[in-house]
Amino acid sequence: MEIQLWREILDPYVLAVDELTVKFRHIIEEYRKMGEYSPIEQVDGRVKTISSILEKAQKKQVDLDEIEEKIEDIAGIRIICQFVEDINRVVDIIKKRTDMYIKSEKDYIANMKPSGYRSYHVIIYYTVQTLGGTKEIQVEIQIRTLAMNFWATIEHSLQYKYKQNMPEHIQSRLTKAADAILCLDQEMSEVRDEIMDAQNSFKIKAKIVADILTNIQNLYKIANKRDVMKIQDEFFELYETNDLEQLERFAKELDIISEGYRAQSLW
Ligand code: 0O2
Repeated sequence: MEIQLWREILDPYVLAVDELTVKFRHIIEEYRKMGEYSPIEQVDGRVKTISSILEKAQKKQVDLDEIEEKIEDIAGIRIICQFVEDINRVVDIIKKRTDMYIKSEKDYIANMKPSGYRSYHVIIYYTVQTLGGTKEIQVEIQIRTLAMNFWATIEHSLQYKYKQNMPEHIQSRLTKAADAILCLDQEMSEVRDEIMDAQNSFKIKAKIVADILTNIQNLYKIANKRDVMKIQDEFFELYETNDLEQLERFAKELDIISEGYRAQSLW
């Protein structure tokens, strides 16, 4: 096939990778703006090289005119997460979208490959608009943790170096490394719960403190200044202790006090 024809075929794939990269990166931004944890840590994309497409077509015995249908990963997006639990959240995000729909899924996390490879693959159909009209193409989305990605990147370059003849001792080291990566991901999942708890109690505390400060500020307008300063000192003391329960109790008491003053000021 002429190089110009390849360009025409691959152009929509380049567009799809560009668009999808922007869309998934925007999701990270949306989470950050809401002050929430993003299940997506990082997004990359690539279009397979012509030689890699031809190599895969030969290996899978795919005719040239069937390449676009049978080689599902000409366009590829890689989504990296911090924790294994984030992967399902990302899959759910993809499932809810209306600008792409899922053709198939492969769960190499529940079913690790014999090589030790772990990742979640989703093949989607995605429509791009070009001057030539609309075109629906297939895109492979690989979703994996930082640790899984580390292992896959190293293993991929070793596979490239040794082709089919990976020495036994390297193969066995890779298997050991895959076990270590599995443990690492499990350890990180334990930490994840703690991070989530910390983030949660931080948000609750910030809300209580904001309510207390608003109440104190309003009291200055209607109550005896010396009384309000006493309340304020009490709050500062309590704030130092970092005791969430006591802060909650204080906020409720302050609500009642404020209500009393408001009722008085109406007279
Ligand atoms: P590249 O160079 O990354 O593009 P199938 O017929 O479905 O079994 P297929 O289409 O290869 O075969 O699907 P599969 O097995 O899901 O693999 C798709 C891609 O996942 C691969 O693309 C790799 O990117 C990645 N992958 C799969 N297995 C391994 C593995 O053992 N190690 C590493 N490092 N990556 C893996 P390509 O085209 O093989 O490679």
